[in-house]
Amino acid sequence: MSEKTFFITTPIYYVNDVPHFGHAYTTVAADALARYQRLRGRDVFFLTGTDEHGQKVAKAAAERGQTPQQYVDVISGAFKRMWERLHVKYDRFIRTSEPEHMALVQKVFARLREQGDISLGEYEGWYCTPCETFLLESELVDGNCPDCGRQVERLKQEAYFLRTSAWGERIRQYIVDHPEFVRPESSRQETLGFIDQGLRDACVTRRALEWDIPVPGDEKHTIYVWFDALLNYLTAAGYLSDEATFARRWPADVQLMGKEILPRFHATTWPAVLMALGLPLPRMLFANGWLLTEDGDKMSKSAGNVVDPVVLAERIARIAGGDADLCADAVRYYLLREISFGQDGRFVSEAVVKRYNADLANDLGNLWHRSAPLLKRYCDGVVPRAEQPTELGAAVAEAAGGLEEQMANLRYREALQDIWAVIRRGNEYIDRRAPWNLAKSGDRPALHTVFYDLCDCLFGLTALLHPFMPAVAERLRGELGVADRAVSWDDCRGGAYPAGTRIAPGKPLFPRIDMKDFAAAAAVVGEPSEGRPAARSVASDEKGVREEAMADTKLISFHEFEKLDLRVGEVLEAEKVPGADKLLKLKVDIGDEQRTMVAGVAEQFAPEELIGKKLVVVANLEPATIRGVESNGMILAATEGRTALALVTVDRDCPNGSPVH
Ligand code: ME8
Repeated sequence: MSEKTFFITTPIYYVNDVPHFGHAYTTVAADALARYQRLRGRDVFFLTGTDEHGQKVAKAAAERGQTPQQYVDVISGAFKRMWERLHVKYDRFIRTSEPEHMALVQKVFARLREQGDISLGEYEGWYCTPCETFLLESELVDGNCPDCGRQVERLKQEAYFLRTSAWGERIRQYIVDHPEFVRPESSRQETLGFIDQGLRDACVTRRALEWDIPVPGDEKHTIYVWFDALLNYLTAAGYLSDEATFARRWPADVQLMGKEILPRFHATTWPAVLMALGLPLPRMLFANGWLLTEDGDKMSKSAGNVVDPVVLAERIARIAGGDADLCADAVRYYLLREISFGQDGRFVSEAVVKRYNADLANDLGNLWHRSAPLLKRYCDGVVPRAEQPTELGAAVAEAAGGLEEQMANLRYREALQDIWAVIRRGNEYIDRRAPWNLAKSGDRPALHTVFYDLCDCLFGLTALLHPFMPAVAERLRGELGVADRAVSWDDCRGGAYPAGTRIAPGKPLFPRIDMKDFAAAAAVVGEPSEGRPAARSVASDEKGVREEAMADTKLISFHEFEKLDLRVGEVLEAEKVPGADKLLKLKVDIGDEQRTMVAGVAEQFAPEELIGKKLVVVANLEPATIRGVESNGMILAATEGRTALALVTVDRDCPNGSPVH
């Protein structure tokens, strides 16, 4: 029989809103594991996707005046785009609205009903729509949902039940006997506590919700979204459709999810379904902790406090003058390095920049940007053969050995700490061996050895870094002159780098960021990201971008449009903002007053070009202080990529302050 596939899953995300850092956290972690396993030669199947049924999705679509199908198509696209931008390389993106999945759900439902594991009864209790959870009276807190704190709905209806209670003791015993099954320990204990309260049979249907999957042969009922969702893992594994594939893929090796959906759903309902079907349980369920905001609240779409990782990466790239792909990797790095996987951690944008400066610009960037010019100067950029014993290669090989244990336990943070110990050692090696002194003293064998060792170390590091920062690894390989060699685990064994290669160093990988610029940029400058409207303001922040992502899904009313105070403004004065290459400070006459506005167009327009121009401006934008200048309003421009192409003007003269409708 062929090798068992290494099967990794993330939760499938609800499409009631656009993706955010919380989703990225679990998905990037899964991607790093998938990439690591691929690098180790495993046949990997990495599954992610979207959970598209349920009452809250139908509600979100209705609120936008769309059919559920139109709506889920757009939002699932937003998830795919985010994964692409964050270099998440999944093997399958499943959508629960796919006919293949819906057919499987109905088949499983029918089979379990036939076996007597699902039967008709009456549900009387509560339902939390935002969480899509059935709740007992005793579970409510002050009459509200214990998880999200919101109002719950009373339900009393005929419904089908899964005999979860019958499997409770076996599930409990399985968890006790297999300590690696539910991780981390806190989630394992929570699950045991949950089971010990007594598992009740799980309600698995609702009263004929229009957008949900119909119960086969009983049109009065539709299948509960969680029963439907959990089965995505089986659909993608090929259950009941492709026996050979299923035999290779199942059981899943690692199932990742946030800690809120582990005890009740993944560690009880899910094993009950699998046991009833006679299927083995997944090897490991691992719950990541929560990303919290600075105030300690969970970052969530429903709380409306979410940050978009792609926007943050773009902002970092723009301020640093760096590469957006490498900065997307910087965000990946932050997620996996900052917080111990399995524990909660606070997300702070400034902390991302601190890590960027300290670990990426300083440690990693320096190792390469110090080595390359020396190699150019003393060896014409061609990496010599080592003529004496080396030491860094061995350090890389040792870190590679340690990674195995760390990755088997999803200790991303510790894995990265070990890799960074090698990087720091590389920098310390340059200081200690001082190649400039070796060159001066004419000790060529020692000099050659140092250069080979450094490049071999960096080459090995590209393999170690690949799971976490694939674009960075690829860029470094290009600059090390080995772009044509596919990354391989063998690269980090020490001594694998081909001597005689000519290096091709480029621009700094991670130009340093001034924290002041970062803070100021929250409110500034034209940095359109993919898919945004072409003519847009030259000011933007995360909220703006999220609204734009949502704009795909809804039209605005005339009333909403009317909230904008657009006017004709004449530029009276224009000057550069000292120390900011991209900013101009404008004095604009908007009829009844003169306003100062800061615009990110200095690279495209000289100050004198703007003076006397009549532009369309947004006059009722809240003030923002940018580089110490208070900006009151915003000029509009058509943009491409990050560049303002043309300013929005009026086609004939009209009085300053004329409203624009
Ligand atoms: O629960 N911190 O979907 P969902 C860490 N459709 N992780 C977070 C997070 C945060 N602040 N916010 C979200 C569902 N996540 C169901 C799953 S699976 C068969 C069905 C991540 O859109 C984390 O993985 O509410 C969490 O479990 C998941 O997103 C919830 O996504």
